[in-house]
Amino acid sequence: MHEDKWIPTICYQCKAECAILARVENGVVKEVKGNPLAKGKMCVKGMAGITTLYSGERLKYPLKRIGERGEGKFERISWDEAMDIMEKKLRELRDRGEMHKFTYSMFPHSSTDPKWRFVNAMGGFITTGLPHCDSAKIMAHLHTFGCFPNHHIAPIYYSVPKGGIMILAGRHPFGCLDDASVARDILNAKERGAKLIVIDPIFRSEAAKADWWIPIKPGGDAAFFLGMCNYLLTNDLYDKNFCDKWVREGDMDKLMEFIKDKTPEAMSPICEVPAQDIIKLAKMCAQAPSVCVDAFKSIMYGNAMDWGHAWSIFLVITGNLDNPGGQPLPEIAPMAPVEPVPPAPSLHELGYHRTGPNRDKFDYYTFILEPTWYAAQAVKEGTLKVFFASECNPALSEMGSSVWREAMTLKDKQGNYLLELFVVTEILPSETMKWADLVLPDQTNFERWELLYMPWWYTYAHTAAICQPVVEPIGESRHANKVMIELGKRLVPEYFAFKDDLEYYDTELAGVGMSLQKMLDNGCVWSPRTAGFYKYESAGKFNTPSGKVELEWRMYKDLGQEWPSPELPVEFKRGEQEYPFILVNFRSTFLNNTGAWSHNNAQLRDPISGRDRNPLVLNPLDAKKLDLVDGDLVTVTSKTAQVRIPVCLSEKIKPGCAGLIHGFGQTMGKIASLGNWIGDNELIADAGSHLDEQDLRGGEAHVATRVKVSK
Ligand SMILES: Nc1nc2c(c(=O)[nH]1)N[C@H]1C(S)=C(S)[C@@H](COP(=O)(O)OP(=O)(O)OC[C@H]3O[C@@H](n4cnc5c(=O)[nH]c(N)nc54)[C@H](O)[C@@H]3O)O[C@H]1N2
Ligand SMILES: Nc1nc2c(c(=O)[nH]1)N[C@H]1C(S)=C(S)[C@@H](COP(=O)(O)OP(=O)(O)OC[C@H]3O[C@@H](n4cnc5c(=O)[nH]c(N)nc54)[C@H](O)[C@@H]3O)O[C@H]1N2
Ligand code: SF4
Ligand SMILES: [Mo]
Repeated sequence: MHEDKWIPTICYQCKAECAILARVENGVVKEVKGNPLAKGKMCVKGMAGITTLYSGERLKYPLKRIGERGEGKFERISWDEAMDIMEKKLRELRDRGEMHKFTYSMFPHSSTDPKWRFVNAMGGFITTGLPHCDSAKIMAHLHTFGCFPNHHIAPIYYSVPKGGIMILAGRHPFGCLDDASVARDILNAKERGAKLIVIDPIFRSEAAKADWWIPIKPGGDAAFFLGMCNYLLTNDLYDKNFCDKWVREGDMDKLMEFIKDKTPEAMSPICEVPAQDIIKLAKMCAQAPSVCVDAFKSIMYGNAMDWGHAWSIFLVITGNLDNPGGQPLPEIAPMAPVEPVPPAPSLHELGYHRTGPNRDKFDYYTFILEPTWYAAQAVKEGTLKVFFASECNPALSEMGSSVWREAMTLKDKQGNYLLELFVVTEILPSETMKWADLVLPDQTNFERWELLYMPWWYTYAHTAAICQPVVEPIGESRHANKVMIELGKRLVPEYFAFKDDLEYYDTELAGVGMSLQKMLDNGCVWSPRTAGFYKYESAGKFNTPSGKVELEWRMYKDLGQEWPSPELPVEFKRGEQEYPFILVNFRSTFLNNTGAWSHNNAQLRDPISGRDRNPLVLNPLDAKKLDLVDGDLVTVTSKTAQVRIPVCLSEKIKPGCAGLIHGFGQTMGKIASLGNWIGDNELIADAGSHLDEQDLRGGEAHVATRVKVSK
């Protein structure tokens, strides 16, 4: 049968989940493009999705480990056997009363993801890599104005007016899209007369298009923004009307007192930006009709909560909440719960929550999801026994990745693994899979059904979206959601009384007046279109305990951290003499994190059509001092590891910084293992190794270190 048509579905070459159309001919995907109903854009990684689908390396059958963990040797087994292995181990754990020693590390596609439901129903809990990028941003916004930021894209660029200011402070939206329409929206805003300011130690594609590039010292953003706040507040350039009306009583006086000594001159040596430049940007912001700020990488360091707090204060005093071109405060339209709803675990009662020496102190921790990086600690402590993982690659993505991998191989005196069962669901061979006991072949977005529901999504045309299969699945691949629903029916049937995944999604969609059929008729996308502005005006309040904006974080009074510190992250403050360079890891447009999805994609891991190496990027001034020329092989040493890699000299990086593309390091799969690369997480210390100096409030990520470079 000859068919040649465009079918709506979702791209999943990265977690942005853009709405797309796939052209299918004789049962084969031939072409993809953006769905015009949701802005109609796709990026280079998305275009390479067809290569993932038809890759010769696709995992096609369930695999069971033969040999030791880490050897990467497997044999093919049946789905029945795979299901039985998981069922048996989980029953055993339940009989031992140890269900809280079960975790599933995943990227949940909705708060009602069937995998998450399964974990809650069993009495385990989910972990995720998400805290790395989001936790501090989310908690800072929640604490201050009682609202989640959009998950990945803070501002609504298509609403930025003429003269509005767009500040990227540690953000690469032209490459790290998180919605393929963002780059176009930013450029359109510029064409309308908005200004683009890029604060980044590296001159990247955004800087090339910017009105102003400010090369900041990594970790200096809190200081930079506090310096601006000082100038605005002490020169009466802040939005007094907004603050008088909406800030909690007493907070402005306390802010004035706190900010007194955070002068641009005092902040300048911390962030290494001249005081006159801090003042210049502050003045520009005071005059602009709107200002929005986006940051991602800069908020992945040990001072993340301070930076998030300073950022929030800046938005408040410039009056940029829920206005066109400012910081949106998205509303969440709930999906219908599928009854009965399994209870969510109490993280504070479970053993896993913040292991290590300071465990009792981590009661201040406020983020709702556990970071996956605690898995290594938990295995050592005996508080993690069964580990499932989907859509994540902790063997490379977790800091101190070698420590993480080693934890998977720890044994007791009898020679049994401390971690009793490790199950990995993947599409292509991944590094994490090497340590798994069981590997389950997942379906790509072109082969599976899935309800995606991210109400804080940038493209309001697809607050909810349906990923529908457009071709027959490859091999015996099965979608992880279906697998967990079947396991749920075996182990906790009371919570899995619905027929299948489709019925589950249908029930949930009813909550927003939709159904699966209506979604399909609607081009697979739906939005309540509640991106209205000034919602706090119509509601008469913010969603905080006081109903007002809360600048002082009183919940951290005991810690003496009610106000943000301008200091650099602890990782950059120590060892400056011995390790003079700050390692700045950044992302490539062509590759998505550490993942097999791009590192084992022949189109993306290629010297011509993508990227196949990550040399260490140094400024020529630094290179001269070290007597290095372009291409020289160097030894890079951090406090915990040493690697060898060629250097690439570029004036685009601030002196004192050593740039390295994040995500390389995979040895599984023919494509990923080629090239000359190193994994950045080899150099960065395992977060569990310095629990004592971490931010107790939950600034999660520590993707930071200092290094020494020698010939
Ligand atoms: N192509 C692609 N897209 C992606 C991803 C990917 O791996 N590849 N990953 C996805 C994920 S999970 C995330 S969290 C996002 C991340 O998205 P981003 O954070 O935007 O990506 P990065 O390139 O890691 O970092 C952005 C910039 O921050 C700069 N920077 C580093 N330290 C500092 C600092 O202290 N201050 C300032 N002002 N700038 C600093 C870096 O030089 C870099 O240019 O991207 C998402 N999208
Ligand atoms: N040094 C350093 N470390 C970092 C960061 C950094 O900037 N620097 N960034 C941090 C951040 S922000 C994040 S979010 C984490 C991300 O870290 P992780 O959450 O571990 O995510 P990825 O590295 O993207 O790995 C995703 C895996 O899922 C697989 N996959 C893709 N699609 C599917 C699918 O449909 N089904 C299944 N089963 N698998 C699929 C991919 O092949 C890939 O192997 O890393 C963190 N680690
Ligand atoms: S940003 Fe690119 S890779 Fe990610 S979902 Fe959108 S089109 Fe696909
Ligand atoms: Mo992330």
